This record gives sequence, structure tokens and C-alpha cells, in this order.
Amino acid sequence: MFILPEFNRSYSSYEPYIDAKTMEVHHTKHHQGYVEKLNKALVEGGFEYSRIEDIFESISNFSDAIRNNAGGHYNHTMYWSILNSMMTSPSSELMELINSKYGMVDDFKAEFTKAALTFFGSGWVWLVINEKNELDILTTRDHDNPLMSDIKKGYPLIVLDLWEHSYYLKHQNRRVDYVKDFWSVLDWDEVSRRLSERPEMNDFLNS
Ligand code: MN3
Repeated sequence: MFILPEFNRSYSSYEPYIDAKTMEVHHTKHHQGYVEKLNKALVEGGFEYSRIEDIFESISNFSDAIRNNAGGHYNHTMYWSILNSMMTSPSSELMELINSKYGMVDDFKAEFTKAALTFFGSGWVWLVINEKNELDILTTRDHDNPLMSDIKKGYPLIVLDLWEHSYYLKHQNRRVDYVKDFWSVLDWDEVSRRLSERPEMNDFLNS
């Protein structure tokens, strides 16, 4: 059984960039819903798992309900983990990778923002490290994830929720303002930690 991760900060921690009401509803209603539906679908299918990554590894064997809700659980858990109210900056390892692929950090942000704004519908935008040890920006539909066995695009370092429920109360239809505000609450320490502690490429790309 999976459980909703606790929020270790108050929902108002990310004001004025992400409002407290959005955080609360997003966490206690949307994310909670994905966890409940995932558990229900796993029980009905007779499955027992303790790691979402193990479900992702053979994702095409599962129902849409398991795919969507397992992705919903992982993606939201990761999204919460990369938010911070403190000013942080990329590690030197991450900075080198950004410089070699995009130029300055602002150039990377512009590319990531463009991907978020040109994506149509509900989904997620990601920064991943791929099997060539290069950074990549990509988008996934619904609750798909770069670690899913039929996607396998790399190990995720940054994720941003592009579903309207993540910004509509505050930003309404202005996804551009939501993405701009995201940079003010992105926890580069956690992104850098994910990079330095990423699993061996073989563990998640070739299995
Ligand atoms: Mn969401």
C-alpha cells in the first residue's frame, strides 16, 4: 500500500509564488486521490508493490488505472520534494551540465519554459539526465513519467506539473506566470542531490 507523503512545511511556505490554497487542495485532494485509486487498482489486480519504480519497469503490463495513478503518485511526490522557500543554486556538477547543453542557467530556463508553454493539455515538463549523461528537457502526457519502461528517456531531475489544478486558483489561464513563479521556489539543492545520487544508468534504462 502506498501512502500520501507528509508535507513537512506549511502550505503557505511558497507564497506568493504558489498560494497556500492551491498547495493544500493539490496535496490533500488531488495527490491523495491518486494514492487511493492506485491502492484500489493494485488490490483489484492482485498486485503487491512497495516501490513505484518497480511498477514503472514493466508499465505496459498494467491497466490504465495503475499507470495513471502510479505516475500521479510518483510525479507529485517528486514535485513537492523539489520545492523550497529558500534561495538555492545548482551544484557545480549540475552547472557544468547546464552550461555544456544550454549555456547560462537563464538559457536553460528559457528552453524549459518554452517546452512548458507549447505543451498542449494536461501533463508534465521534465529535466532529465539521459543515457549519454546529457541533460534533456521533455514533456509527458497525463501522468506519464520518463522512467516508465515504454518511455525511458532518462532519470528525472526537475519536474513541473502542467495540469491546471496546479495553478488555476492563482494564475487562472496564465501558465506563463506559473512557470515564471516556479523558478522562485525551485530547490536547486534537491535537484543537485538527485543528480549526484542518481542510480546507475543501467539500473533504470536497460532493465
Ligand atoms: Mn497535479
